[in-house]
Amino acid sequence: MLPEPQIARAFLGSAEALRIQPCGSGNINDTYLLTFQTPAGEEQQCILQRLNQRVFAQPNVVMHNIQAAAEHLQNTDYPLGILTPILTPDGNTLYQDAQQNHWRAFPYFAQSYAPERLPTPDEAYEAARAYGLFLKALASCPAETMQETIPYFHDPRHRWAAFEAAVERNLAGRVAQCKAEIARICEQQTTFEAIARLKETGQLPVRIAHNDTKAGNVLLSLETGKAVAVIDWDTLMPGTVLSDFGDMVRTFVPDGYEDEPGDVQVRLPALQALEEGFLEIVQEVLTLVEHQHLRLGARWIVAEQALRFLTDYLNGDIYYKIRYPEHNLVRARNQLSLLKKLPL
Ligand code: GN1
Ligand code: MG
Repeated sequence: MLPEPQIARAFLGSAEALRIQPCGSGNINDTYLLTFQTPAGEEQQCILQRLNQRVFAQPNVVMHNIQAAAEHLQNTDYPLGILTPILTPDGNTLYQDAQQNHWRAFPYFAQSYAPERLPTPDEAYEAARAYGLFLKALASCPAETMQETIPYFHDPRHRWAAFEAAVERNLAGRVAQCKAEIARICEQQTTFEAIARLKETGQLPVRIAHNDTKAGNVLLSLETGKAVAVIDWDTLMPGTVLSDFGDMVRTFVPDGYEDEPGDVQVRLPALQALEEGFLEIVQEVLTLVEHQHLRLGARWIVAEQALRFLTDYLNGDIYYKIRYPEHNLVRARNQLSLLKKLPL
């Protein structure tokens, strides 16, 4: 269902809304492209998005982090587009509709695309450089500037406990059907343990991380192929570079989307290009420990994503948007297949 026109008007001041169309392929929020006419008669576009409050319980924290990052990046030599929130006429980053939904608006980057499926090595290189530039520019932003938008988001012990609880409770009565997948996730407990220990012993620096560095969250120019912007800053919060590297591997390297059934193959040229592009930029800011554990980070994040999809399936599909009943199970199997093939 398209948003009511008054939601668009909340961000437009004296400009006039012309069209609202669905946009993007996120699993959490609802995203629209808003075309409007300025008082001077010029046609322009921006993104209008409804924040999923089941996932982001504190919309103000999300917007605080985004604004802090935008301000920080504006004061550095960060060369890519910045997601500075568009304010309502009374200066707010959020508009609340009659149903208490929270809406926000962002600049739209025209003439660009997200290399979501089968990024070529050139695209993988560019996208990884973009995430590298983002991480590097935010390395000078104190982690305390930001709060957690989703508590325990990439906390290995918390994720593991949630998975065990889902198996134990068997809320959707699906445990018997998922015995094989549950067993395969249990084989990964050592990976989760290793990450937890690295964090708990203070060996991993806490950095402002993007935390959702999938191939669909970076925009490349349709004309030049060069990076235009890193988008989807909702999970921007203190974290580790290991998960940002991991989410790139998870989404740049397979030979299809994360919800395609069947065996996954890895595309080594895309993996090499992403490592090259990312390291070229972040090498100088990473510690030796971070550098040495990037590949462990990739295994962890693929395993974590398998675990998250399976946990949601066992809980009765309460987190991710699904299009058919077994969608989350298909996604979990896809991630397990990728994990098996990862040469890392
Ligand atoms: C969600 O909504 P989207 O697609 O940006 C999820 C990510 C997952 C991803 C899997 C806040 O991101 O963590 O990796 O789905 N975001 C949140 O597709 O949970
Ligand atoms: Mg996201």
